[in-house]
Amino acid sequence: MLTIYSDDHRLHHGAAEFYRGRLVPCFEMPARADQVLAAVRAAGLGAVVPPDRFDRTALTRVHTDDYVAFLESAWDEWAAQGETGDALPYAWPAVDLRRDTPPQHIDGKLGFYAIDAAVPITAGTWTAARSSADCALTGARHIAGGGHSAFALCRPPGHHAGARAMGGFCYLNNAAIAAQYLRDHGAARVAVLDVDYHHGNGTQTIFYDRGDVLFASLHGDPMVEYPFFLGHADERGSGAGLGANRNFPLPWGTTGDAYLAALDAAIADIAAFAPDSLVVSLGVDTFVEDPISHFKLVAADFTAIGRRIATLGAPTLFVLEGGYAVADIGGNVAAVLTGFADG
Ligand code: Q9C
Ligand code: ZN
Repeated sequence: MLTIYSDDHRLHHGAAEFYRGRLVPCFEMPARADQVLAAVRAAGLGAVVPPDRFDRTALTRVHTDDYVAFLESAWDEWAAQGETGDALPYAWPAVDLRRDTPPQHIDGKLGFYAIDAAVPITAGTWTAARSSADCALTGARHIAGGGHSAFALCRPPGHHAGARAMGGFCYLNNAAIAAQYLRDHGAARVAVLDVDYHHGNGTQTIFYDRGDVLFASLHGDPMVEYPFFLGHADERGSGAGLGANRNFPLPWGTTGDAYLAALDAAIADIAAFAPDSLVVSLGVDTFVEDPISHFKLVAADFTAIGRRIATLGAPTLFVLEGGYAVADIGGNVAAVLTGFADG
């Protein structure tokens, strides 16, 4: 399996995030990608190549132009205020406030274009996010060209980023950008399977009213888990997309058996949709030792996830999302990919 990776991820290294009422070091750190790269190499999965550079228009197929422009200039606007630390939002257009008018001041823009405070912007965030999206796009190009599978080793992750908002460590929605690329290059139907511990709110929202991209997600129940305000089972899509959105919220403490049963249901939905290609938002924060999550999957479960995905027989692009047990993230990602390759 081809892996696409860029060292540019190192340029994004936020200092701190809120956790239980305090600022703590960011869980989403460069060492995550280093561990995954080392494990992919150790597993002998195949070649590791750098991404191609894609036009900005590949991003604005799913993100709004003003949002991408915000990401491009946010650090410079922040630094122009004399700031040297990370830019973080602190005020949002929540209930009863206006969402139709982007503010001029960078402090206002940060909140306008964010769903939470887990998105530090540093001097290198835009370069890293753009290269991360390029990894996903390069993988999509490989699949569109007839490749059987690819792994986009993306960092920062993407599935919480919506058309015009960052959130949950995500800036550009790598999986959505890749799925749209596949639609634009020969695939009539694309399925996105999201196995990250958290609901992929950004991907769901981007494709919610479309029947050409199926979104299926297994995740911690939003009644008790981030992102809290999306990801319920009754969200089934709208308009032409009615029936093309499937959520499988699962309780804290979910083990491999229950998880794999839900995965079988999601895979049956995907098989019925008969996609021309599949994008997997691959988070391994479902791992029992993940520091911010509450499922109980173990290494063998990750191999089983890969095997089950392989039963679909679809050309498949894996896109890295979350996973914060840094010592284990590489082994768990490699387990999914080898399970798929051997499946
Ligand atoms: N400090 C992904 O797995 N939680 N994002 C913030 C805890 C946000 C996870 C509060 C979790 C986002 C890609
Ligand atoms: Zn996650």
